[in-house]
Amino acid sequence: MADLNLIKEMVIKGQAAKVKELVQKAIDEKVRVQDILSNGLIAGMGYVGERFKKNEVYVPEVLIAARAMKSGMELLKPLLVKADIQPLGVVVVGTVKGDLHDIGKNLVSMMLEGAGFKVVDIGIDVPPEKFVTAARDSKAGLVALSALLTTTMVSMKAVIDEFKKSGLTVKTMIGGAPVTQSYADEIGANGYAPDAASAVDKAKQLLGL
Ligand code: B1M
Repeated sequence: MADLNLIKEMVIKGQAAKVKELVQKAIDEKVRVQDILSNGLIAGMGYVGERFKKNEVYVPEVLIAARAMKSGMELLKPLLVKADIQPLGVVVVGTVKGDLHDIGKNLVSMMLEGAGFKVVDIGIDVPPEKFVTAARDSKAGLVALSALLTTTMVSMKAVIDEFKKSGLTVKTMIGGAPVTQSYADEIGANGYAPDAASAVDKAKQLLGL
């Protein structure tokens, strides 16, 4: 019989092949797609995120768990589309103009995806206009900006200003090693998250979930 708790355990342990096998078994046994997603994949990734926040696990463990979660997601995605199951929300994620660092940004994307958001990852070195276009095209409710350099933090303000000009009603949150809550307040971002797991909490808060 399909075991959602085992799927959760295997995500936590980063066993991608096993996750894939167990998710396929659950699909074959007609377990509800939402249950596989919520009680298996998302539950596993959520647990890893909480431990990451407490510094009980580190970046490599999170990346390995996220890979395992993704291997199960690949099987679920077409079924989610068919069943018209809506994601928690759409989030555009990108590293701001001038900045090529993407490890933290990728972690944020994976954690958001692991929590049930649809993520539109627009990459690195992203100019302000591209954030606006991506948010408009994907009907995003939230835009998450990453910067790792003190010299590129200023690009975050340019993005926030571009959104103000555009008239789009989209929430913004910022993060990255040199970024702080007081910087978020200064540039008018709606939120700040110090790490990828907190980015999930902040995204839910900003979207009223
Ligand atoms: Co760069 N680099 N780097 N680098 N690099 C730093 C950031 C630096 C601190 C190193 C140092 O001097 N000690 C320094 C910045 C100094 C500063 O501005 N204060 C620096 C520099 C100077 C540079 C170059 C200018 C070096 C040069 O060429 N002279 C150059 C700049 C290139 C550019 O971007 N234009 C450069 C280049 C590179 C590499 C390409 C070699 C490589 C990047 C590879 C890649 O990303 N694919 C690199 C790396 C790896 C680093 C270090 C070593 C590691 C960064 C990292 O990935 N950390 C870094 C030094 C360090 O941190 N020890 C350094 C792991 C990652 C998981 O953490 O990204 O902080 P982080 O993400 C965290 C949180 O910040 C948060 O969540 C994540 C995890 O929980 N978070 C968010 C991040 N984004 C978020 C968005 C959110 C929420 C949370 O949305 C709301």
